Amino acid sequence: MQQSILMLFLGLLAISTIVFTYVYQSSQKATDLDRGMANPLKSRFWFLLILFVILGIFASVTIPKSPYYFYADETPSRVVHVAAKQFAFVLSNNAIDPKNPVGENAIELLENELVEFRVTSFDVNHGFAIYNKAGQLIAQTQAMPGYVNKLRWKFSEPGAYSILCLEYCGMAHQIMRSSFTVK
Ligand SMILES: [Cu+2]
Repeated sequence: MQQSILMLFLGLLAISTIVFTYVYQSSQKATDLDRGMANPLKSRFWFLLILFVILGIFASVTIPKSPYYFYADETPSRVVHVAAKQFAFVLSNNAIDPKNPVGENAIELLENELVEFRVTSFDVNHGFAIYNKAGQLIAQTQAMPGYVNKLRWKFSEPGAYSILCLEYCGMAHQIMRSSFTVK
């Protein structure tokens, strides 16, 4: 998956370079009247070429590091269903019924097991953000109505983790939180 996206990107980069080179070559066929444009066109060519190369390097380094690829090849040993609703999170080991969203009170995960959070929303967009005891953001995804976003993570430290809404979702957004434990 990472490889194919990288290849796709490099392909697009190659195509845009070819198109650009073609346009640049065509722009050389200027008449005497246009000759004054030659130098600015040349500067622009180098400026854009350097820009493309820099953007290309940045994208090919950062895109494969996107969290969407984390643990993509492993099968999660644990699935936690998450439903966000103004202004609370419902967490459950089983699929959550939108008509009767009831979760479990205490979700316990194991240290270093691969957990897949399946995150959705029953009203507006919310953020599903996991913080450790020190208040550091560990992982996050959006909770969107009509979509299930999968977030895979391995918790290397046992302890209590907090879930906070990371997207302003209404008047009581700031009280929207939950928690779980890693043993
Ligand atoms: Cu919110």
